Amino acid sequence: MANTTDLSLQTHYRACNLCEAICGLTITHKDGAIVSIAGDPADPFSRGHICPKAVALKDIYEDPNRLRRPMRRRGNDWQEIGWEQALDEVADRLRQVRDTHGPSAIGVYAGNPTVHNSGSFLGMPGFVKALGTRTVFSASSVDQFPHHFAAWQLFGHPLLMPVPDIDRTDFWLIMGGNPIASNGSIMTAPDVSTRLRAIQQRGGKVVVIDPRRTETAQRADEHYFIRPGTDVFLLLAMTQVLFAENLVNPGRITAIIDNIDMLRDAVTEYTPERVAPLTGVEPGTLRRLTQEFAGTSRAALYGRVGVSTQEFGGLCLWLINVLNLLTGHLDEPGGMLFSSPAIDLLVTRPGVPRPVYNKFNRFQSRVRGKAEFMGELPVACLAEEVETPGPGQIRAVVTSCGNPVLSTPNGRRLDQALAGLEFMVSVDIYMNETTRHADYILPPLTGVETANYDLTFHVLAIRNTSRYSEPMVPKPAGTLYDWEIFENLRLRLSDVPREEWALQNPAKTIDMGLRYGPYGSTGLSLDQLRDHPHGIDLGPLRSQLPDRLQTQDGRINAAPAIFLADLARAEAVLLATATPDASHPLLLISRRHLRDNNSWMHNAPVLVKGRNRCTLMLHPDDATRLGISTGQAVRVRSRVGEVELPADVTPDMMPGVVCMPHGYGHNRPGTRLDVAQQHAGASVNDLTDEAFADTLTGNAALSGVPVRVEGITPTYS
Ligand SMILES: Nc1nc2c(c(=O)[nH]1)N[C@H]1C(S)=C(S)[C@@H](COP(=O)(O)OP(=O)(O)OC[C@H]3O[C@@H](n4cnc5c(=O)[nH]c(N)nc54)[C@H](O)[C@@H]3O)O[C@H]1N2
Ligand SMILES: Nc1nc2c(c(=O)[nH]1)N[C@H]1C(S)=C(S)[C@@H](COP(=O)(O)OP(=O)(O)OC[C@H]3O[C@@H](n4cnc5c(=O)[nH]c(N)nc54)[C@H](O)[C@@H]3O)O[C@H]1N2
Ligand code: SF4
Ligand SMILES: [Mo]
Repeated sequence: MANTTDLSLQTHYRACNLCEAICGLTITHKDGAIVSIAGDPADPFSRGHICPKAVALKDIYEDPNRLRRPMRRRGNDWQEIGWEQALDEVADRLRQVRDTHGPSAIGVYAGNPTVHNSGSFLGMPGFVKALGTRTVFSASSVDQFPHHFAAWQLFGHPLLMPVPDIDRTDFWLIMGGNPIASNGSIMTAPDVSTRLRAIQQRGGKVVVIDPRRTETAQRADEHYFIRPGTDVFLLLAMTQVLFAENLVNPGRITAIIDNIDMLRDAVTEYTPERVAPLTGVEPGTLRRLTQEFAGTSRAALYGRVGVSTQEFGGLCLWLINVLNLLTGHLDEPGGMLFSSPAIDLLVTRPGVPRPVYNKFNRFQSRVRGKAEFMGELPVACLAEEVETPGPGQIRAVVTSCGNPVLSTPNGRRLDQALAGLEFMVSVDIYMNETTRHADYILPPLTGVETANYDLTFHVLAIRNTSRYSEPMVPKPAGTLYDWEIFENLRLRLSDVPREEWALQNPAKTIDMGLRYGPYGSTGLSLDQLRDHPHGIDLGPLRSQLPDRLQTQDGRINAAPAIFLADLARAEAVLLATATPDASHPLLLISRRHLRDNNSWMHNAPVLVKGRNRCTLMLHPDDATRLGISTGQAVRVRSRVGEVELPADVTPDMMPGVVCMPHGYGHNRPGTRLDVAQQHAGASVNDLTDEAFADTLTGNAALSGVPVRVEGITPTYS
């Protein structure tokens, strides 16, 4: 504990930016060194909660392997160079590629921490615009494209996604999410564990549908296995039951919903009995759950990564919204509500028509013809765009905040493709499996060293709050913030003469956003947030329809043509009689652990102590048939690749399904990570398939990948 009589100790309050829960932190520090990290009890939202990852902010801050100066590679040798030189050389190289091959010969990948960091989030777009490329990729297409797609189709804008009001719900049905491990997603809810218990304490119920009996499932009142990738059929049948049993009652918003009849006709054939052989969920269970969901006045059906990163992700997210809508749980307390964030990315003025959202299929990927969505192409197409010769081939890649070699399907192929580029630059704090291929790595300040406003997560929060984090320490000499890196590159790529360069500080944008946002009239501004370092509570979520809708006509189409058309793809699976892939009889899914953070932080000592977590979970029946026992090494093969790792035989898996964590596989040459060998693990994305996707939205299908497993020697101890 910190010695409170030590007058040189300083206290710093900020929000943790490692995951979506945005917990308040109390950090004590002295002479630039972190002394302790604890929860901030005065944060009105997180109320003192933190998880073990927050403590690792100290490891990141102090990590000797973290890059602090620009690095330039020559062959296998790296040298530190100065910022001016690095920025000039990188801009020159990018210009060269752009001049020779056109702007779209530069591919850009923005990884997950981009949305956890307002400096990158606000700084990067100007740079990408200056590049002029449209081959832009991000983690969204291996994560939540289906959520955005459904929000766009139903509510008029991809960012208008409802969140479960778990503080007031009495029935929380979770599909494909494990918030006890992930701390929640598209649902910013610090201390989800206490909030979940509170549902049960007020007599409510939590039900989980997941191919694995997860940490959340273990805490739930009921858990049902589902065969990976078949959620669409369960959801269709639930919708069918609503109609068949006269349970449809959208309540207050009935008058603004169109095409309910078309929806009824579309789902008529999907009886619980018809889909049960595929999903593995008993018809009786499905009926009862549907009845309970419809019959509980405060109920929320919530789906996350497991139903989004699969073959029918778009249909799943449409039907999840539809089920909430038909039962009167959309836009009602205790159901699914839209936030009213202090910085509203969707401000519309009364009387001013809403703009048509048109960022879909304006252009296609060159090799596979995949549709653009939200100004991006599916990242599963990146490797082929680099490899395939011809006009428009990607010759240079820029990555920021990402490690797509470990995070995207068939990472090995991308790994090789990146090695053959003409030029690559990474804005990142580590030399990892991806950035090792770069010619330059530009490391920004990060975490506690930066200013941050959670632009995204306040929008997705279960309560309206606002909070700004200042840097813990003044900016050390010879370092740059992420936005300064992007601004410097943007200006170098522009035609603005050097003497006229002016860097746009995101703090200004944040201040404007607050002042012109819904609480600006009450005095909310950056200065006010600076005076309230624990954050400001703006109250619970409220019903806001129809005003909040972004559709042109202010109405909700329950049966958009694009989803109805996509049903044919699902129906084909239902009609198929042959076993899908006899040579790969098991289905692979992935998982998260509380002490893992996507593909990084495996070098943080506080997080990786203890036993190796990168194991293949499989059911005892499958293990017995294959002659595999816990601790034994297994080889897992898919269409695209193979990995080896220890087995973990557990009844928590659904028979026929195997599970690996994502974000491991650090044993590649040329990185500077110091990940202990026993925690290097294997990459699940050496097995996932770049050709397996939700063809509607372009999102990668990472769940339900066909694999086969065999036991090998040696046995791990
Ligand atoms: N099979 C499978 N694959 C998956 C998933 C899955 O469930 N299963 N999940 C998917 C999901 S949901 C996501 S979001 C993606 C995530 O995958 P990525 O988009 O690759 O993101 P991370 O793995 O979080 O990589 C973070 C990188 O950002 C760097 N970084 C950290 N902080 C900063 C910073 O402040 N500035 C900069 N410039 N860099 C920083 C780290 O060093 C690290 O290299 O993975 C996806 N891949
Ligand atoms: N500790 C920790 N927290 C994190 C992260 C992390 O890496 N570590 N990553 C962050 C990121 S980027 C994100 S996007 C969020 C994700 O947050 P969550 O969505 O909660 O992510 P997961 O824990 O992967 O949970 C997905 C669940 O879906 C299940 N599943 C897989 N396939 C299927 C299927 O076909 N059907 C159904 N019904 N279920 C399926 C899996 O078994 C798993 O339990 O977590 C964030 N928080
Ligand atoms: S739950 Fe997320 S935001 Fe909260 S302390 Fe842990 S990593 Fe940070
Ligand atoms: Mo994610």
